[in-house]
Amino acid sequence: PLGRSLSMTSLNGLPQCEDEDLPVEDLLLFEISWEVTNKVGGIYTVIQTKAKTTADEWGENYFLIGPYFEQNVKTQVEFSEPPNPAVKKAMDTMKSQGCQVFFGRWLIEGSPYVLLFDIGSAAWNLDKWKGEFWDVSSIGIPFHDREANDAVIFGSLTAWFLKELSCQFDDKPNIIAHFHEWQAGVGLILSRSRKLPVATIFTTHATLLGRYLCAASLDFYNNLDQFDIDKEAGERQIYHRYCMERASVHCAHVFTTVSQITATEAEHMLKKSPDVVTPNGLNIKKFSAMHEFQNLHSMYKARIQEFIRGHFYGHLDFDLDKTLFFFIAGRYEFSNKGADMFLEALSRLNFLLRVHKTDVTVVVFFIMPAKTNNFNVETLKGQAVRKQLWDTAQSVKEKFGRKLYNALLKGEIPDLNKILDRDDISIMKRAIFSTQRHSLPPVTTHNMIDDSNDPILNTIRRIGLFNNRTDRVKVILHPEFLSSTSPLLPLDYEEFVRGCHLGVFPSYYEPWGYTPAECTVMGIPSVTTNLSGFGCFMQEHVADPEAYGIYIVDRRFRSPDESCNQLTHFLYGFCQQNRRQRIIQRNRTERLSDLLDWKYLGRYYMHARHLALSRTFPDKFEMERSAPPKTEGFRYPRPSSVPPSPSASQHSSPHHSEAEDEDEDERYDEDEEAERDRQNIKSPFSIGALPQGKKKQHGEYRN
Ligand code: G6P
Ligand code: 1S3
Repeated sequence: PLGRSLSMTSLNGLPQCEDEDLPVEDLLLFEISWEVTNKVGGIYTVIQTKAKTTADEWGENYFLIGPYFEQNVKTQVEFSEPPNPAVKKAMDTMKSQGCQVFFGRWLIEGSPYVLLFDIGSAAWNLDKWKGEFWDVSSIGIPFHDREANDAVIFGSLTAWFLKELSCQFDDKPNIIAHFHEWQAGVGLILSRSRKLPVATIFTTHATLLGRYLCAASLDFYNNLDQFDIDKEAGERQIYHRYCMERASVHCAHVFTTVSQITATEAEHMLKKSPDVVTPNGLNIKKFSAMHEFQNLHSMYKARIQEFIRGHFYGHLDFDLDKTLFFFIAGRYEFSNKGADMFLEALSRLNFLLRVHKTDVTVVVFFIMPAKTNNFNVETLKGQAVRKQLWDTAQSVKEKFGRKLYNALLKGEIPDLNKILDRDDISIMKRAIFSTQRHSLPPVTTHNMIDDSNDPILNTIRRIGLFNNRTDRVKVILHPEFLSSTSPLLPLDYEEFVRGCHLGVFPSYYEPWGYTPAECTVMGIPSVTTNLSGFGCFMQEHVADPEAYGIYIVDRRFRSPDESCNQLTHFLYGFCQQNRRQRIIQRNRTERLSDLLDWKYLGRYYMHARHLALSRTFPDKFEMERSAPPKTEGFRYPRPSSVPPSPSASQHSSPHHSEAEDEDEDERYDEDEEAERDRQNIKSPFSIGALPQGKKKQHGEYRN
């Protein structure tokens, strides 16, 4: 028979794809999302980081479909003619009927082809298309919901394109269309109702209702089965959006979510369990020098320290060498992202560090964009004062150097008490006077538009973390995404993360959560929760996450107060580590990168595609009666020489000194440990050997 066998078996508890027979040359794969070339949130990261692995596998037969926005395209897309004649013909037909469709390569790693629809150029069809959508789905879209109207136009264009494309083929190639989120879902619903010969997949990255209900501070997870979901959606005026999402889920041949926790959420909010869980990966780049990421930490930490020197001028009575940098970053959803719990834990940490008279200071950054009127004067002044002190030191040093040089030329050792004259002393005194300030170092770097209602600032006011001299925890809210051209903190996000010591993301609602995953691949420890997809994934696959610098707060089975205490305990334990322990922990964290690599996690997407093909074209593609990729049973083992957790692994000798923290020595130990672990693991995680090219040889995923 023509049938092809696409089988998935498991090895060491991890999935193995035997897709060497998958004829990608006889298939076309389209991934459709509102965030293709258009950064709105986390889905952009999924699509953009996955592009390389998917393009490696699918080559010329992989296309992304998104909306056309001139400002995005200008810097990201190189236009070209579509090399595939069928794609070109479908585009030409649409263009001949007045729609603007663009084609080119997206200039990211993997350079995938993109097809972009200009929503505005087709907007005159809106009423007609809304009518057609109503006829097939009975979902009415209110005229004032711009996003939903755009979704109808985008979806109608996608379905139109897929129709023009598919009607050119009799037998092959077969088409797979993978839609992400409700904004792309209309295309799926229409494709199905028009019975297009297309295998469809729908991935939800968060449910609309889940996000709304959590943000309303309801006890979401304990009442999942109690909500009257239609009523809740109606009351929040998102009923039509929710219907679009739910219809997409039920129309798809294969439905996927990004984590197990979102799978459970979907079961209740969308009344369907996903066929496959497709965890989010990253495109991991390994440095050729093993410890390069440690050097980068040092380099960028120095840049953050420079900023701190300015921000805390006049109050620099803490030792920067014993100062730790923590941060939280992301969309400004105060309670969903756990900023509320983090602040409460910081207040408790401040108390603990003070009563134990620790010499460690913690500076915490909140990087969450809010509405502002630019930087505030006090913050800019801080950097100006720092610069002035630097310039003063440089000019005095130069004068000093010249005098010293002249004296040496004469064969004299100058009188060091006289080498600086009265003018030099005056200049230095003036510089010191300029560091006097009558206010505390500010808790925010910008003028907030809604200062009095800002939840972070209001909590800081309530708990009194005002950057007093006595505070061991200092707080800085930077309500704007970071940029390397900033006059304050000239670092981009990645550089900033590398320079910090700990990312803290105690989210309540987090279907996946890229922020701690990004920390992990950069070798920076982080805090996450068992309500985030990432946290649960790590809990499942790493035997002792804490030893690897992944602290998972239990927000599921404990009261908020208990969770907050646990978070405080993690933070305090982290502060008790010495430099040596931090270096070792960072090395371990970085070792988990393989687990988050698309080269490994991409196989869940492969599985979803195989499943969709076998359900849509059962006479051509059969799926062996096998469960979706299973990973249960495999756990990344504890590091061979670990103490149970870093907080329990304090100095082994009572006479410990910082001098023992010679970096090279620790690296040597750590390298040995890494090597031992590598040999112990013998798992498919050693994916360095995974194929990069299009075709895989049989058994290549085996050890
Ligand atoms: C990296 C660098 C070391 C530096 C250390 C500081 O490991 O390679 O040279 O001493 O970072 O670590 P810390 O945790 O104190 O920032
Ligand atoms: C969503 O973006 P968010 O930050 O609004 O999708 C992301 C990608 O799947 C996911 O990481 C995140 O948890 C979701 O919330």
